[in-house]
Amino acid sequence: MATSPHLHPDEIRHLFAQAMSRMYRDEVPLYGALMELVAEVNAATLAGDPALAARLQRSDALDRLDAERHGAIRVGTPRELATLRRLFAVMGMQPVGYYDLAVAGVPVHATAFRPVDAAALARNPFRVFTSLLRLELIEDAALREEAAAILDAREIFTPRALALIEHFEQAGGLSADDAAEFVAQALETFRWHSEATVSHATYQALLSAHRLIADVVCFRGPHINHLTPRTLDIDAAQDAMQARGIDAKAVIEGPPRRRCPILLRQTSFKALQEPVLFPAGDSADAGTHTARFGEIEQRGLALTPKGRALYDTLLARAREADGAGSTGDYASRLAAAFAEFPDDDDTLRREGLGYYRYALTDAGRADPSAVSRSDVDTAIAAGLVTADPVVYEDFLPVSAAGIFQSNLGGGEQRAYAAQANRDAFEAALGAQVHDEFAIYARIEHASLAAIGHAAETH
Ligand code: OOG
Ligand code: NI
Repeated sequence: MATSPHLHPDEIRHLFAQAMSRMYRDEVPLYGALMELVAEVNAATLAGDPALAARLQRSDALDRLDAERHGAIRVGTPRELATLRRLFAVMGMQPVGYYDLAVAGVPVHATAFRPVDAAALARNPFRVFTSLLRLELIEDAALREEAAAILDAREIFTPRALALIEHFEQAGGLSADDAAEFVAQALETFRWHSEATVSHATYQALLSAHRLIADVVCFRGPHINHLTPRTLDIDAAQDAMQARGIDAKAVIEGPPRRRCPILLRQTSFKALQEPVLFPAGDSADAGTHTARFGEIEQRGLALTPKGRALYDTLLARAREADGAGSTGDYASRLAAAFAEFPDDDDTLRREGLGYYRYALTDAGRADPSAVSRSDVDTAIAAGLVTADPVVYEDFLPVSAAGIFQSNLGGGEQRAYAAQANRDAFEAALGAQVHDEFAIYARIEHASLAAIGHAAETH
């Protein structure tokens, strides 16, 4: 009789991620081709690296290799963002991190809705990078007001989706039947609409304020703009995209290729030009819109604030050299800059640059008091304890800006003087975002506690 009447939020997220993947492959066939390419690269990587295959098998990750890791949407109003927070909560996804992209010339700020604990991530890691348009960054007051009025008049959620969110909040869960209906109804919010809600002229005016503004304002809802599977070898996948004539982004965002991968590396195929109809009295004008693409990612060690500061410094160094008399291409500048970033787990761990999960070996389990008597480094050296990298589950603002830019299809670069405004974002969200570092630190501390050691602080 102990069975819950409710489907677990992790299961609802799993159903939702699968439904989203099917929908996006139908909507964007090139994305289906990217999925196939990634599956081939992953199979070749596993065939050439039996140790990696065995490790993934042990951690159960092999089964889920082909499941998407993330997607992204952009919304226009505080109410839309706050309702999305409630919608994602049904699927066990919490807002983690604040990303200001205005500094990089994109008039949005963002968070990632994602599962937080290890078991939930292992069941299905799907997360959604969610940006809120900063309308205040539209300089032209009349255009700003027009955009605000258009956004205020739209409803991006179906009535049933809203009712089921409320039911979830009141009852503390959804039955399997309600969950299935919720997934179908929630999906409607993320669907592509090839008919714009505004005239071609309004679209053009918003487009010239910023292409992203047109993308957010001119449609019925926040269409999912990409999905991102995991690749085991992003360099090989990038080469394979180019070899097949897929229009890939020029550079892989994030850190360079390393022996010990850190944070997140990403690349994408560029957004497609898709036909759109714009209402014009009793008829419609034909035009196009560029928004939707496909992306791949490879993740590594979650860095501590100290490690992250070093990452930011070295990345800035590689990028600064971009123009002014620098020699060599970006890839070699990046590699040169990151030569300073230690590239073995022992040093990364001892210097407090990354988060690790500690566990007893068989020898450690046989003699736990020997473990608690010695410090962690000694216990590792004695073969009593292992330390495995904690995987980074979040995003990188500079990379995200690079992804945005390469997909705006206009090569535009502009800068906003605006300050980050986390308070305004959280007020719109109706909640505070979780601190990503605190989440990783908790994982590390819990693993230390489990082997009988007090937490070390980073
Ligand atoms: C989101 C871009 C950010 C990533 O992987 O960094 C992102 C967008 O284009 O809406 O998804
Ligand atoms: Ni992405």
